Amino acid sequence: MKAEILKLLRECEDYISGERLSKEFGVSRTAIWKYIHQLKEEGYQIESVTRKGYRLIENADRITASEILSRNHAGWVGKEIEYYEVTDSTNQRIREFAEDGRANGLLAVTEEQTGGKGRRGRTWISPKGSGIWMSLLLRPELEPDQASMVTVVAAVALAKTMTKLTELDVKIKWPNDIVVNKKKVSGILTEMSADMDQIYYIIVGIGINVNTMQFPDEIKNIATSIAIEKGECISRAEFIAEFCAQFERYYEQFLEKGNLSFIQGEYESYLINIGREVKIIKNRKEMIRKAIGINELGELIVEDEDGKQEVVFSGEVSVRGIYDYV
Ligand code: BT5
Repeated sequence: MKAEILKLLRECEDYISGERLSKEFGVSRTAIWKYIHQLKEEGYQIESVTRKGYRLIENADRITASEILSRNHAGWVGKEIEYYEVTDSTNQRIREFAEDGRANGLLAVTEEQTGGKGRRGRTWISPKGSGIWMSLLLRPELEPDQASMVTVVAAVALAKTMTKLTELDVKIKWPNDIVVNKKKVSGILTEMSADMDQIYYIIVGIGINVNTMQFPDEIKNIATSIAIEKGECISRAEFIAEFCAQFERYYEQFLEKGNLSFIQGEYESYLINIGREVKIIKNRKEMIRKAIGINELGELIVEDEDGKQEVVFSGEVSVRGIYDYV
């Protein structure tokens, strides 16, 4: 209800009377007043004027649960949202929620991470206020070796969302990076809890540089943001809501089919490495191969100079461009 009230206030530039809100939602004017009060406590500037009603004054780029829910579709991904001003890692928050039995589709988002994680112990830089740092809880009935396919599903959903909302030329660097203009704009970290033959839960962690304008020295040559590339800021809440809808659609198809054949072509249309030589780094050994595409398990198909093909798994290798990051 709070999210619905926020949605109405945002859509209406003029005042909305307490009476109209109470009729619209079928609750008392006192109840409306309480919700407005809660929104104010979340930091929204809402003006209340006698005999006129309420008006949302400033429309900042927030990602609170109410802000996202007021834009969300009616599905199950992101139906429940836990918001933090600051936390160490949203993947860590989701892990705890999962252990507490929280539902499939729960989303954790934060303004800032103090211990953002990349793969294999790497750091994900997550400054305050300008990015999307979020994690999703999934409880699929899949075999443990199918979990890495969820990263591919998330990558396509992310690329699709970004293309739709920004019109940038969005690319995927296999398996988990989203790249614009040869620089990394987003990364995915998929973790899971499983035993030999079943998955208990999967955590899909996503970091997106949205309105970030400057990066620290260690990543400034490889990182970029949507705002830098597009030349304007975009709404983070709208991005999250659109991603939830896109991810849900692709993920349900994936569960139905059990593999990635339905999405292979789309993934490859975003794949920046396709047809190019890449450096495969496996156990510190480097090999040069040509990237051909992905198979229905999400593994990268590469070819050596004699035309002999083999597949590489995301767990075992790093892929780099020959001269550059991509
Ligand atoms: C990733 O790892 O790209 C996965 C990133 C996942 C981050 C999300 S944020 C929400 C959730 N909570 C977490 O704690 N994590 C997830 P990897 O492929 O290993 O790439 C890591 C490398 O990317 C680093 O070693 C840096 O070189 C670079 N990097 C770090 N921060 C970056 C940033 N903000 N933008 C672009 N590149 C970055």
